[in-house]
Amino acid sequence: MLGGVGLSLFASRLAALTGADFAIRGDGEEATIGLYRQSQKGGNWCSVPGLCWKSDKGWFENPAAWPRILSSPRPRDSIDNLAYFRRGGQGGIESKRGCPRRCIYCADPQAKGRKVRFREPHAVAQEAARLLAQGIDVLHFCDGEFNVPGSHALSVCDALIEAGLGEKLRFYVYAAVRPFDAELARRLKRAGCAGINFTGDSAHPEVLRTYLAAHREPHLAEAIRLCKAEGIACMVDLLLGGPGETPETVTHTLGTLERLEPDCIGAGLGMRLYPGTAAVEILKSQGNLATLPGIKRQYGGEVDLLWPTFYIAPELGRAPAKLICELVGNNPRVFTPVDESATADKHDHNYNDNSELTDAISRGERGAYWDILRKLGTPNDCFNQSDGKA
Ligand code: B12
Ligand code: SF4
Repeated sequence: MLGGVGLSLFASRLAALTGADFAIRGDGEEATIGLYRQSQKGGNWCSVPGLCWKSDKGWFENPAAWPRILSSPRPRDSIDNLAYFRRGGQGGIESKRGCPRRCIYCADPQAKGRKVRFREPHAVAQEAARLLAQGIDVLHFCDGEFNVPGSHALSVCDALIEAGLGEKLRFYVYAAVRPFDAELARRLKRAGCAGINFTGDSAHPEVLRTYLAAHREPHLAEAIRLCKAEGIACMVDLLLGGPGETPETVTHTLGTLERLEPDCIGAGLGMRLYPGTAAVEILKSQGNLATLPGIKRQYGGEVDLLWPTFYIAPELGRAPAKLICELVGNNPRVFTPVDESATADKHDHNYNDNSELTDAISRGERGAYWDILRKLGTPNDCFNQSDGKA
């Protein structure tokens, strides 16, 4: 039986490819119980929400259910959370699921639902307290964006403050640049927020418009300013190289971020193309994906988005990562992509299999990975590669 966010986008294909018996799209809790019950009493697979199952006629995908109520109590006592915390550096917790926004590259609404489904704020605080009692005092909220919508974010902060957790634990969130105001920043700080990773994407108005982002440069500037005022560390993640990106727009974005000085900038390059996203439709309107300039893939034949398929605007030239490294220069705040000329063992800021990070965690560092890496002081790989002369 398979499940998870990535799986949800390609459920029956991945089940078929891997030889699994079942796959579950979307939420796993009720579906897993439903699958178990049906396996006990005769197999009415159609009744299990989100279940992908195989019949004589091939694979079927039941619609995912997106249960509206997410407030079931979560004792968090069924696994050794502390062992994961010691190796992973942070505990996970959710305040809601789903996102109504339509950022062109994002598959989260497909995997989590387009309607936001809330958890009761006091239930979230209670769960945080239970984790704290197990010795887990650094959390990462696993919501796609903690502040979409802002009202729920405020309520969750209030619940954490009321429970007296603000002084006892610290937490990190992913957040949209908008809505983000002084009140939210203040309450986040009081609730224990140590760091925010903003979905910044770009600072260029045309690129942000194409990406269907809800913010513009002034919102980005204000969010960073408010974080600084409250003493909350902040990272801005960029998604450079999408449709419409040019050397001028990249220069504008990196220049703006350099001026705004968030604690960290993630200069991500290239857009992974997921089925059902607007980015794919935009690119298809420009021609056949198989021959479209800018499509990056390591397989031949027709484009099949099951296999990693990326887009980097061809306007950025033959060595877009090198261009970004040159524009970033020696700014130590920036996590850069790997320069095309780098040796094979060079890694970017991918957290997976990152020994610098895991060594730091085993020494006792805790927190969001960008925050740990920035404290180690070596985010900028271009800079490191050339001993600071890049
Ligand atoms: C929080 C988060 C992180 C945090 C985790 C912090 C922590 N302490 O847990 C951090 C910052 C560490 C992180 C890092 C990375 N992440 Co991340 N992360 C997320 C995020 C936002 C939430 C994940 C989560 O825990 N959700 C809460 C749980 C309860 O929900 P869930 O995992 O979806 O599980 C439910 C169902 O999917 C299902 N289910 C899940 N598993 C299974 C298994 C079975 C058998 C079944 C039946 C059902 C089932 O049931 C669950 C309950 O309903 C997701 C996006 C998202 N909104 O989900 C991305 C996401 C999982 N991350 C992603 C990526 C790429 C990464 C990185 C590789 C980024 C990088 N380049 O470094 C690293 C990997 C780190 C590593 N070592 O592996 C991708 C994965 C894409 C994919 N699979 O195709 C996602 C989907 C974001 C995205 N859209 O790109 N991440
Ligand atoms: S990028 Fe964030 S705001 Fe945009 S659709 Fe995805 S989860 Fe929602």
